[in-house]
Amino acid sequence: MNGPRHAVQTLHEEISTRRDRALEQPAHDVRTAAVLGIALGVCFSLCFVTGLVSHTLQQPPQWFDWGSRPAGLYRITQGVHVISGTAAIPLLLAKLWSVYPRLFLPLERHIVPAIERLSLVPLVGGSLFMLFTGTANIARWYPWPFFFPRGHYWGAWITIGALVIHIGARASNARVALRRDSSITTAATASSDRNPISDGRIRPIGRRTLLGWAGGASLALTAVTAGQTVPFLRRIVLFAPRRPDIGSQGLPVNRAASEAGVMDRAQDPQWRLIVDVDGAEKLSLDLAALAALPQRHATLPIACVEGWSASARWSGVSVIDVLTHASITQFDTVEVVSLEDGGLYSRSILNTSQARDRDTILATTVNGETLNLDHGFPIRLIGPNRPGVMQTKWVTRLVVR
Ligand SMILES: Nc1nc2c(c(=O)[nH]1)N[C@H]1C(S)=C(S)[C@@H](COP(=O)(O)O)O[C@H]1N2
Ligand SMILES: [Mo]
Repeated sequence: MNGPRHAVQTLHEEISTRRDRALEQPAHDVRTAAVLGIALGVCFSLCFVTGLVSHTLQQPPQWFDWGSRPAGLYRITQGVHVISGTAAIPLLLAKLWSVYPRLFLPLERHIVPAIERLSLVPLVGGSLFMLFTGTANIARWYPWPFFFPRGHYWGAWITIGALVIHIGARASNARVALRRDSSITTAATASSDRNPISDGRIRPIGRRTLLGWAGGASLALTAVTAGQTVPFLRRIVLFAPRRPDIGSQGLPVNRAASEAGVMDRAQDPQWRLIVDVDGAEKLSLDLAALAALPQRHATLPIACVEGWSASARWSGVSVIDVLTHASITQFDTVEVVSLEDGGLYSRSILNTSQARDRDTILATTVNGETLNLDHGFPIRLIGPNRPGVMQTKWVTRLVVR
């Protein structure tokens, strides 16, 4: 009696047959995998580079000085980040479906293919992790125990590292498969014409069909997402929790005054803007004193890390004018501090070029109206080429260093 052994053997044969049959389908061949791989490579590269930019300018190392111009640059880099990540979702699903029969190929007993196969764990795991956490962050859903920016950042390095190994291992195969006259492709195309699977259990799916659906889904998803930052697509926005033109005073609100717990302090007549230098209070201004300083007007976008962005007309006092008023001429950084206690966005840093830009404003009005509480009353920071998270609301202190 060798029942179990026989069963294992039968199962093994069954798997091999199914695998080989699947691999005969053009939708599962190397050429399809290569086309999807290239599209994913483009999306992932754009997403990685723009993500690095966003991360670096929020945690700037010594050598990195993100300038204040062009004013709308961050809006574009972060728009590309969210759009390329979103576009990658259908492509990744199609790619996984296209290549999964290959996982059942026997492993060659060599170190290089073994490493390559092993690198699929961080590659597939990392890709799914990145697209999932990014999408969930946009929806402000955090079903995980770690701090999103940190996890998303390290996940990116792991995924890109595995992607480099993967491309290195597969590039030459892919190149051959993509050559029109290659024997692999002609065989695959021929077999698709002959329709070799008459088995009925597996319906063959052509390469064009799969690529068409994946590409179409990716474009459609891009179109309904991009409206959160591209105005003419606004009317078809579906996957954007905050449409840029919906919210009070023509702008979305990410965190309301009540959520931030600043309702009382923001309306307190005792509110002052305080300028600190070397740990000592140098200047204290109330709203009337601010209004007496030169007023600056600028049209600038709020560009949220979540991908939405919206332009508005702001007016208030330039940060540099406040510093000049306090007789401060030399400084490295200006930390802008909110009334909000704690919270990740209750303070942000201006480097020298940002602080010296006249359009870096402590705004008191938006779109011609006095800022309401949710947009940062009595004053909020708004500056060119900054992520939304660094446009601190309910400002009460400038710490000059
Ligand atoms: N103090 C404080 N400022 C803040 C925030 C916050 O939570 N607290 N959110 C930031 C984020 S993430 C964005 S996108 C912008 C949004 O500004 P809005 O609510 O006026 O549109 O404010 C920023 N300023
Ligand atoms: Mo944001």
